[in-house]
Amino acid sequence: MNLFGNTRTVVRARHALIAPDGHVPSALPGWSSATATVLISPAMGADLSQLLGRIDADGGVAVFLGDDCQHALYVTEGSGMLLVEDLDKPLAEGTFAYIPAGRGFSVKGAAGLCFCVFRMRFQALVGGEVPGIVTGRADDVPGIPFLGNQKATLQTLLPDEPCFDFAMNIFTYQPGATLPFVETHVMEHGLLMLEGQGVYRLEETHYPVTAGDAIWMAPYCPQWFVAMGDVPARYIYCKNVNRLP
Ligand code: UGY
Ligand code: MN
Repeated sequence: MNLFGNTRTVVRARHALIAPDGHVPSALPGWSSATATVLISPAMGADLSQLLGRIDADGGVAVFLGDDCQHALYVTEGSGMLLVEDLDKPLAEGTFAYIPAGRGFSVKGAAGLCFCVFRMRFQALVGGEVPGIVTGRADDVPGIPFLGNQKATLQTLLPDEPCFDFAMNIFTYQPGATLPFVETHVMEHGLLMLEGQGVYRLEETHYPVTAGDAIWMAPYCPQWFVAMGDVPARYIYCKNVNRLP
């Protein structure tokens, strides 16, 4: 219970910080014994969506109908199965998947399977290839020092190829490490703090953030981060890439 109505959550026109204390689930078609919490969506002015899925009982299922959006999924806890057409892929903590636009898929699991889904409309390259399904384990993706900083490493989970207009990356910062400058860019981000804590600057405000928080950064939202505390801070985020506005 929240005695005095306090929360770290803020929703502004060009950024949002959603802390877990405010989560309220949505009912979605085809979901059974599973809970969806939509954190970021066009309803707040975003061009992308981000939701958390949770399987509440063994055999629960979360269904995503095929539409003009591509989806990227990351498992934060538990185990289960991803079903896309004739592909069955085991899911475990730290596994990820990319499902191209136009394809429906389901996530089935044991009670306690939790996953984050980013969803964004796909913009095809005229006359170009279209992306295929991608699956993998974050542990198998090397962390590259960001702009040479060994204390801030970036894992690029999806292929860096022109047919992809979408990226999903994991940033890991040792305590005290920072984004090297205040970024201001046309790309939009959805973000989930996976571990640790720190301070996120969004536009002109510095916010304390911790594992479980979600952040939306609209295009051109000035952004900066410093990791604090005793353990590394890690976040997964998505962005639109490879297309001329
Ligand atoms: O990819 C990015 O733009 C990344 N450096 N942004 C961020 O972590 N806020
Ligand atoms: Mn950025």
